[in-house]
Amino acid sequence: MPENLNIKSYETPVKPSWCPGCGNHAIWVALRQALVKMKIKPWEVAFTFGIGCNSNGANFIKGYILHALHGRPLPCAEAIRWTNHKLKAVIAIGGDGDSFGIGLSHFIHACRRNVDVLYLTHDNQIYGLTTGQTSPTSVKGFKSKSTPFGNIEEPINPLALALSNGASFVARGFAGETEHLTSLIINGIKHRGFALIDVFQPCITFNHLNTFAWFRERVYKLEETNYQPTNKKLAWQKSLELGHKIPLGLFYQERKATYFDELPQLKKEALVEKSLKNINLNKALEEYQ
Ligand SMILES: Cc1ncc(C[n+]2csc(CCOP(=O)(O)OP(=O)(O)O)c2C)c(N)n1
Repeated sequence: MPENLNIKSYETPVKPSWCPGCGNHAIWVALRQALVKMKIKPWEVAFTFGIGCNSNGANFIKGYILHALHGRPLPCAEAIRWTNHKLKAVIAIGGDGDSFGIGLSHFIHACRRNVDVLYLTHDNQIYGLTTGQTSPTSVKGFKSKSTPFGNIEEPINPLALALSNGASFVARGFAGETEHLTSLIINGIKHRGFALIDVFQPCITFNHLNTFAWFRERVYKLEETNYQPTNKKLAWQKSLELGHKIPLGLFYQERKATYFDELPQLKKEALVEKSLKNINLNKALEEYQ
């Protein structure tokens, strides 16, 4: 570990295998930049990943890593938080398939529990790793291998879903705006409670609709308007703005009790710090017989 923490401090010997130009590269940079700025060392952060191109990032970043099953990065991150709520950051990472398809119910429960986890969703509106099928966030009419005549379903709106289920930090980033994304990640880590940052991440190989150019024509930053992220009704309206103009930034933040604030047993120490000295395991096991 070099004296000065820098983005190389989080690198592993494995080089990213993402396609050249994939949005994942920029998110990977923003994530490490945020950790450096916050002086969080690799042994002070835990990452959980699902299955997908984005989640191959498990091999490319240094920290405590769990490469989970498809759709399961969030419950694993919650378990890590429950065990050690004193870790400086617990970050779950998944694709739109992981987060809003197979793992959707975990997402809703994490929102309402307000567990102190940052969820970074790499939203490329397609299944990348399985070579280009329509995902839950693909727009209606979207043509892909699995919907050659156009998608007939409405897309899930991750931000509206998070807002309607009690998430206390709801934001959207874009892989084409790395500095902006870095600052969102910093604020997401600082936030006490569940934080969603849904990141638009063009898949240059399989999604030829939602390209970098497509997003650039539409995105604008809420911070550059007089928007205040404290009003849920306004946040809801903004979350539905997905036409010619698409907002990026922090839509909503609310300070409220986290899951751990509600558990007095964890006030004094984290579960991992509790002594096993006075626990009679045999007696405990007998109770289950
Ligand atoms: C239980 C299970 N079902 C299906 C799969 C096949 N599978 C692997 S990745 C994936 C989707 C990946 O898409 P996404 O989560 O959006 O990530 P991306 O590859 O686009 O980054 C699927 C369906 C699997 N690995 N496990």
